[in-house]
Amino acid sequence: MTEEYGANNIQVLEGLEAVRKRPAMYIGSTDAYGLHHLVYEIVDNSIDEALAGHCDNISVVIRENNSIEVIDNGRGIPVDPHPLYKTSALEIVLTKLHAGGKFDNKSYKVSGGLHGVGVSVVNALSSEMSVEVFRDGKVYVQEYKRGNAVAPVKAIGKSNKRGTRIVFLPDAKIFEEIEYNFDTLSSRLRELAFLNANLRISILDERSEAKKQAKSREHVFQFKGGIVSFVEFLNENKTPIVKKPIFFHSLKGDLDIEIAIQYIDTYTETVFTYANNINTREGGTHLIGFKSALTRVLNDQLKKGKFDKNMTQLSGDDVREGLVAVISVKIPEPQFEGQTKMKLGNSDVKWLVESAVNENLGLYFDENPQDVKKIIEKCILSARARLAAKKARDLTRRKSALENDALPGKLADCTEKDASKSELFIVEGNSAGGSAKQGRDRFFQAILPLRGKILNVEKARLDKILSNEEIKNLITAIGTGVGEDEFNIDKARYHKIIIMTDADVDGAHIRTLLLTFFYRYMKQLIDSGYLYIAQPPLYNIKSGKESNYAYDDEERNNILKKYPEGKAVIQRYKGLGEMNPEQLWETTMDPIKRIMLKVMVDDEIEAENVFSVLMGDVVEPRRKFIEDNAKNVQNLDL
Ligand code: 0RA
Repeated sequence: MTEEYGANNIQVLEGLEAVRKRPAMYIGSTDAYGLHHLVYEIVDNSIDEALAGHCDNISVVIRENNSIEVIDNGRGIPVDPHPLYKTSALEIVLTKLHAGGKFDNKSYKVSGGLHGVGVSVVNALSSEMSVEVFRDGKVYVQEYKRGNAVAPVKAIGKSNKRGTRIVFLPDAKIFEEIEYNFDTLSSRLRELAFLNANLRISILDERSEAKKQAKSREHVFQFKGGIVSFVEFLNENKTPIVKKPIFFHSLKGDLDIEIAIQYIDTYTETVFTYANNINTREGGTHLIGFKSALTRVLNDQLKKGKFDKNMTQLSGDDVREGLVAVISVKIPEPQFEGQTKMKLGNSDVKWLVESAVNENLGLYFDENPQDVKKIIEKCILSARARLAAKKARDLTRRKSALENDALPGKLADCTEKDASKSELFIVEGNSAGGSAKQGRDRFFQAILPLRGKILNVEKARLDKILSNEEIKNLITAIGTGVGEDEFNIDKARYHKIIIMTDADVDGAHIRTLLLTFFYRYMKQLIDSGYLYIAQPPLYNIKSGKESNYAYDDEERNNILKKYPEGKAVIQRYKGLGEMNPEQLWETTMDPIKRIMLKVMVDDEIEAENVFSVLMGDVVEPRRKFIEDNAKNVQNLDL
């Protein structure tokens, strides 16, 4: 009996050497992502205290040397001696790996979610760490170096405060860089404050670089409205069709469900889903339940009300056009699935959320016929457009069946048929397209020239988008289809889709239009890491027979230093067309030499905001955005 108990415990608690040996296994990576994850790991533990009803204040400070301080007023990490190990529980929590994660499955927990690994992992990956616990009228401290306690836990005084203060310095030997990004941390903390109504979370940047900046480097987040405030924030620069977000909170057994929704006057769909405060970017059972109930509830209203008699059925896409929603569930034992473990898997959540939405939204709509009228009328417009789009699509399909070659005439395809080895360059203009066609390696590189600017999809419905020639070409070339029912990532004909535009204002505009299209209609391409931006050189610097390319101003200046004054001929490339095919290959297309940017969305809320502000039709926020960001613009052609 004793033996069994001991063996069990050895399995649960391990030393931290493993973490330092393979950090990515525990925190995802050792780049900026992993670095920021250290902060979330600590904060998640503080949030757990809040979820358990013991904490209402969390403070985060980025200190001068990029060390991080997190203070909460929770219960404080227990300090009494652990019955088995004799040392203080605090030391165990900080220096042993809790492979099991959740010990107490009665309560909701954030920690233990995505790479939920415990504070000991942060300790292992910090060159220095110190913890202060305020508990039972006393203050206890312990310090660590690279995960090892420097001395036993010490009581250093009395205090009637309660809580935990942790300071850690990320280990420069582990991380590629240890510079924290204020906006990245701030954005996640704001999200946590939205998701936990009334909880106060502050962030302060004490670094001297930050102090020099005019922009405020301190935020206090506290939202009485919780996710209602979240939806209002998402729609700050948009035009809602019903003034106040619709909100309900429902408890179904152990499952806590909160949903806030609001319709806006555009065509996009923005739904953020969470399980225990973790953004379930791949969706899951809570999202499926919500969608199915929303479609049903609105179809019920369609049948009950006096609307277009020819419209008998609204599809899921119809009822989600212009929808902005936040779905937040809390569940004792969440199961995270999917490629990135960001999909909620618990199967009973589907019907629990479904019945909660049926009941609560059904009731709300019955009681608010004015709101229903506005929403249903919008859904009907969407349904009409969908039917028109379907007709257009069926037509193109029939046409392509007849022509038997569905690929656009302008596409210069590659010979390779294996998508994972194939690349598609989307090139601005026919002349650059010509150079690219001559310069490419036709075995694995395909070229699609675009004529001028593509349609701004932020301001158009799917039917109009699908009737646009350039976009049609793009969709057929890529091969995946578009739209909820049609898009299929497995049908992608290329695993690298590369946007190659000129380094001027028009080029930037075309790039933004393309990014907007991909973000709104082929987001999975981005999530799968298939979308790239080519980086053509900005300058060619010639001196005698020597020729050098520079990709930014700093590189240009460094090259110029090598040459005696007056001998520096600089050519500033304005367009790809100014390069001959060999130069284009050498500088921008050759996989061995080229520089490309992979398009990634690391802040969903910010991305959503940027696209709608920049490409939508509300003018004032756009003017402000451009003004605020003007100082970041380096190459402004005037
Ligand atoms: C272990 C057990 C308990 C709380 C914590 C750890 C805890 C960890 C952190 C990390 C940052 N702030 C924290 N606050 C608490 C439960 C404590 C109890 O039952 O009294």
